[in-house]
Amino acid sequence: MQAWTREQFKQKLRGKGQLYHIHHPFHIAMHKGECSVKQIQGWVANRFYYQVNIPIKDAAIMANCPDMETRRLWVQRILDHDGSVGEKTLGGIEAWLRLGEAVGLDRQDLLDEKFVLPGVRFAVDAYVNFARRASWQQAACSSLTEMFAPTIHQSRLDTWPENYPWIKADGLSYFQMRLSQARRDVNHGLQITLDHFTSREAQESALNILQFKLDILWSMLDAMTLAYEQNRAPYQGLIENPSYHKGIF
Ligand code: AHQ
Repeated sequence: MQAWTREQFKQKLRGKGQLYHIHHPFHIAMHKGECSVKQIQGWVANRFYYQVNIPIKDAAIMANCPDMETRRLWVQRILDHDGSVGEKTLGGIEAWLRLGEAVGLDRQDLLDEKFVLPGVRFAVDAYVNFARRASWQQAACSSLTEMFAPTIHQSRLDTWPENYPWIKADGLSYFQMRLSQARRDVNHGLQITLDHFTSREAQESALNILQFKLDILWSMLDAMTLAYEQNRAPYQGLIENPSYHKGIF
């Protein structure tokens, strides 16, 4: 089959935006200001597990990447989240901990992964393990859900202050940081993807990888829906305070 042109391939990738988790009912309710304190806190605590695993995922990609030019750019993603010692910049993980405090959570509870639901853990661990096993180009392609991320970060900045006035404004700094970081990362990830996946079969496999990552983001919110909208976290009602497995390795 005839390969798509770069522009056609790019449009096919962007077309996956219709399945981005901005369209998940949990996010739609959040955007409309319908989330309870508990639902916001549950989301922040569970998304923290995703955030702390991003630098680990990106380090796995670095470990698989023999190309120095790529690594020189990719390493910035780790610094963005962990913060860099030099400029004493606030890393994304520290910013997310402050978001946790701003919504009334205890930093230590986030760091202890106290509220991380099994479904969220499985989805995030699937992403990290994929990055370890996949080629660095395949893993770069999977990060392209961030093509759609600036919109969702902007929507939080636009709606949370009015919808959730109880959340301290400085807690939103993470979303502000990601607006420019996501755009820069997408430019690099897209260039790698368009350059690497050139046959029609390879381009189709890239769309499948992007679907895998969309499924990860969607499944995280499905687990949170069961727990915080349906009040059906795993073992809910069977035992008083269900606690879940932690990272095994
Ligand atoms: O805060 C997010 C982030 O740091 C990243 C890294 C990137 C990746 O490497 O997969 N994806 C991503 C995302 C972040 N925030 C999500 C959100 O909804 O706040 C979106 C998510 C993504 O689009 O993949």
